[in-house]
Amino acid sequence: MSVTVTDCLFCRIVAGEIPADKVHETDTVVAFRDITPRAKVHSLVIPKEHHESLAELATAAPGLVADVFAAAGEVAAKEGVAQTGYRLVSNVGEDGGQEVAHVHVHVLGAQSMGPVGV
Ligand code: IU
Repeated sequence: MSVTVTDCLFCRIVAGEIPADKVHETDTVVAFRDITPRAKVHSLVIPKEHHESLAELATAAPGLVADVFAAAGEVAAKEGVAQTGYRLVSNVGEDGGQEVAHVHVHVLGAQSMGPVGV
């Protein structure tokens, strides 16, 4: 059974209540372009089921972690960065800079990302 949270922005994207520029979708995950791209390629991969963070997802539904990362690879291929490389980022909690409390993995690429910043 799928878990949704009515006031969660990303649950509303999953439900089709808010439009999103989708690049990939499976039964369990959806990927869409970030509304404020921080790289030439910048998409977000989310599980359709509501989980707050990657940390929570890893404990509650580890199979979905695999689905999210498999989808990230599909997004990279579709966006043409699988060969050149890309960065996957998932912010967790306040100090991690997480703004939306529905787990998401950023797929960033099409430019040199440099070292991981702080
Ligand atoms: P963060 O890791 O929680 O900070 O990332 C949230 C991302 O969600 C951020 O990059 C936003 O630009 C993005 N986003 C979006 O794509 N569509 C929206 O309607 C909203 C945020 I609000």
